[in-house]
Amino acid sequence: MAVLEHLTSQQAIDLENKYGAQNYHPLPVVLSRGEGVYVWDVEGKKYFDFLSAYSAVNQGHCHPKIISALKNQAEKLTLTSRAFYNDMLGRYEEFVTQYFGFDKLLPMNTGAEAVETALKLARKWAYEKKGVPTNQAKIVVCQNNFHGRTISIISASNDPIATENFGPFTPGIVSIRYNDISALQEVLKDENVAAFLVEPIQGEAGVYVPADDYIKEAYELCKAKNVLFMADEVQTGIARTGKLLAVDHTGIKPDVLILGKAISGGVLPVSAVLADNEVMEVIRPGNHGSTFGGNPLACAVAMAALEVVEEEQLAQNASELGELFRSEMEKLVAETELVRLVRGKGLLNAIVINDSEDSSTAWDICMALKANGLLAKPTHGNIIRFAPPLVMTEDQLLECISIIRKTIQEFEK
Ligand code: IF1
Repeated sequence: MAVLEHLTSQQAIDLENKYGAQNYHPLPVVLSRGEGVYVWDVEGKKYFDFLSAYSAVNQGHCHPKIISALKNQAEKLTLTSRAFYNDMLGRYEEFVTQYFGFDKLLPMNTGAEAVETALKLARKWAYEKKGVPTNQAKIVVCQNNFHGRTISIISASNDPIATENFGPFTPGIVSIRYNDISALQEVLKDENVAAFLVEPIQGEAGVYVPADDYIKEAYELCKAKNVLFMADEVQTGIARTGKLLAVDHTGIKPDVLILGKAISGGVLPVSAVLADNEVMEVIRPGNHGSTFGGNPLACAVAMAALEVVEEEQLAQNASELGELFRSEMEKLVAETELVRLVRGKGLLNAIVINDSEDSSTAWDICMALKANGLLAKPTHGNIIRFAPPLVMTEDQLLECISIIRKTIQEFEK
């Protein structure tokens, strides 16, 4: 079959089933075009995208400014490797460090790679700066975290589906309860702790927002014990929660900031680890790297994507629309038995469906939402995550809320 021949949805699904590793269970919709808050399937049906590629497409699909930066740079230079300098990386590093307020940036590609980088950085810092005895460094993580799919990162996971039969795992990782300050206090008694790795809001766990003071108190405990506070903002960063970073709600600056996804507007895999000199200087030539990390195409795209966030005031928009969304969902919670609660920050929200965790109700509701022109995906348990692109207008959001309300009402009958 010629690659460019038009496919029906069923043909596309059959091809993936036949030739692709079956590591996903997608909603049965086959998308072929996106623009702003909308995506279209191969039959031409239009949908509101309420997943935004897991918060990678915060700037909206195919944002003209980002695509233009992509095209311009693609015609000049795409990849040099880091064996040579290129004329984009330094500019990008200056731009991003000033944008987020750090001394230095280490460029990678995927979120998982950036998390891996942060783990290596923390260990090396612990041995060379903190004085932890060789091979004794520990990293503290939280239960129900999601940080990616590599062996070391799943060594920090307590999700059986993500870990079963992938052992042996990387040692030196200690898991504590999320949103539990005394658990952190207890584990920090161990002087070999190098770092605390945490999501300011747990995404995969079902958009779990911790207590208001949790992140700040955790940061202060880490400071008192000379432990690096490492914020995984791969999903929560880049305006998603109504501020540029989710930690900006708390007033702290992490020692290590991990970014991915929307740093490129979802156009290319671009991730980054940011830190100040005292930490980043432990990384010397040969210690770490990546063929594609810091490539000029990624640099051009990510600068444009971050400019869009500022120019279009996406944090402000996410904050305002988020308030509206949750207040309308609160009404729905009051109106229907089917929705137990809504939670989230900015435009990272979830509703919890009033049914057992292993029921298919959330999936069935997502199928009905799809039929009504809105795409969302269930997450762990009976939870539906709602995370539209941040370029949404108020009118569009109200239209979406009426689709959600209508779908839930139909579903109850
Ligand atoms: C998949 C969830 C979202 C992340 C945080 C690192 C990474 C992620 C906080 C790794 C990735 C993704 C990957 C995606 C599902 C997804 C996800 F449901 F698992 F939790 F976004 F909500 N840190 N999150 O959320 O980044 O290597 O993927 O670039 O399909 O696995 P990556």
